[in-house]
Amino acid sequence: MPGAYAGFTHFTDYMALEGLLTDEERMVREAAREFVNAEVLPIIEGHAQGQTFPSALIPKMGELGFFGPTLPEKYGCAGLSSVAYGLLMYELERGDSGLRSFASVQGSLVMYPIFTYGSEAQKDHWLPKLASGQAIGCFGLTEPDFGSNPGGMLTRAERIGGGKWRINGTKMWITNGTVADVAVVWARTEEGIRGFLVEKGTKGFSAPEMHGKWSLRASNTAELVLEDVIVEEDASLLPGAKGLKGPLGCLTQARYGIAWGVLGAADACYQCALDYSKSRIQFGKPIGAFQLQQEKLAWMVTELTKSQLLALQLGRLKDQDKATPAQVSMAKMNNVNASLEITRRARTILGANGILDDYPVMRHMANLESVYTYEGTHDIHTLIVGQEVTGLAAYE
Ligand code: TGC
Ligand code: FAD
Repeated sequence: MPGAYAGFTHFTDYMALEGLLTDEERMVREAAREFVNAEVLPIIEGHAQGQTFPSALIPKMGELGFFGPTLPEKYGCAGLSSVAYGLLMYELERGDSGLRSFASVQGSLVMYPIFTYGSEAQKDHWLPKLASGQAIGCFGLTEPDFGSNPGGMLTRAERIGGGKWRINGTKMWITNGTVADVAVVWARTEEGIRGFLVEKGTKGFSAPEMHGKWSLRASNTAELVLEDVIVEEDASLLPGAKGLKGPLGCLTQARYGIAWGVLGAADACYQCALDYSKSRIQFGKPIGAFQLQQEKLAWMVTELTKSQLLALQLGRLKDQDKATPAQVSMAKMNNVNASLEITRRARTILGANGILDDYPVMRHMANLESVYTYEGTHDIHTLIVGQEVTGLAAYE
């Protein structure tokens, strides 16, 4: 039966991180864990195989406060710490990267820009609906010819008088695009890059789904096509976002959540491989007794533990408003890479069973190939850290 393996019951805690968490942070993690165990694990392999997002879970996720949880209660959010948010992402991605991506986009890439750059009227209109999951959002930055270099974007918006703007362009690889009620669309204008809220159903706006992914199969990915889309300035233009730092500021929030989230996928695979190594007998012994397999397991738990400590310290800095974008890049780069390598080693320990959907390993491994690329590729984050330490930008 697909997904029959449900061995993950706890957070791998080799360096006693538990003692560094607050009661609230532990409670958030427990609530998310219960949700994932009860609602996600039993259905997720079916959704991944069928290439569908488990949309029936959205209202429950809203009810549990999973969307934009660090934003203020005034807007229906939970006002949690960044570390609590990180632990929530860890648990969601232990379920599936598609589920964590949904929450990342909704919270960090849609609610965050509306909260940070939006007018009071835009915040009052959208934030409570997005927090409850009544409305879904997406974030359109990447274009067919501009991925790592969004500053080159071709999507264009122009004022046409009467308090209106006209937008033309195409975005690609947009998570939640087809199902979104509102898209945050970044476009070049005479005043530099600006952000616009474009509602589903607006004339000239469509979001065809992209098909054929071998990764993040339980996630909706779309193109956004804007053909002479006319929007009202008051409702649509984000007044506080000017220049590329507008969208890049949102990415810093999402990359932080990813640095925690991927560890949930890695932890699930580590625990699965550890269990398997104790019960699978070859040459008369559990395979976990062979030195080659122990080397893999020791490497996996060491990398997982180092990555947890990096994420936790980054979260503490973020809560003091001291985390820099380059520190976030280091955590995204390191933790995604470590997690992907952990899932690959787990796959080998399971032998042929490693490719079956009876176990979560291959699904997580394939998902992390996308996470390695999105939100800034591993290479781009390497160059951001390289620039930070040398003072020399390699991508200019
Ligand atoms: P550069 O000149 O370096 O910067 C332009 C302005 O932005 C500021 N800035 C940032 N601000 C906040 N956070 C950051 N991370 C920032 N990085 C830069 C910077 O200080 C500057 O401000 P100012 O005041 O001087 O104007 O820009 P550049 O064009 O040289 O580009 C730098 C580079 C390559 C690092 C950047 O373009 C980049 O990060 N590229 C990667 C693109 C990317 O990550 N795309 C992600 C798309 S969204 C997505 O993948 C969602 S996946 C969703 C999911 O399912 O979870
Ligand atoms: P490219 O930029 O073409 O890069 C190709 C290769 O060249 C990479 O290895 C890269 O590291 C390397 N490279 C590029 N520039 C340099 C350089 N200067 N030096 C060295 N190497 C370099 N985008 C959104 O806007 N919203 C979303 O919701 C969203 N969701 C996504 C969901 C999925 C499943 C995926 C796969 C992508 C998503 N993206 C989204 C797009 C994602 O952000 C881009 O794919 C990513 O930024 C990389 O762009 P690219 O794919 O065009 O690769």
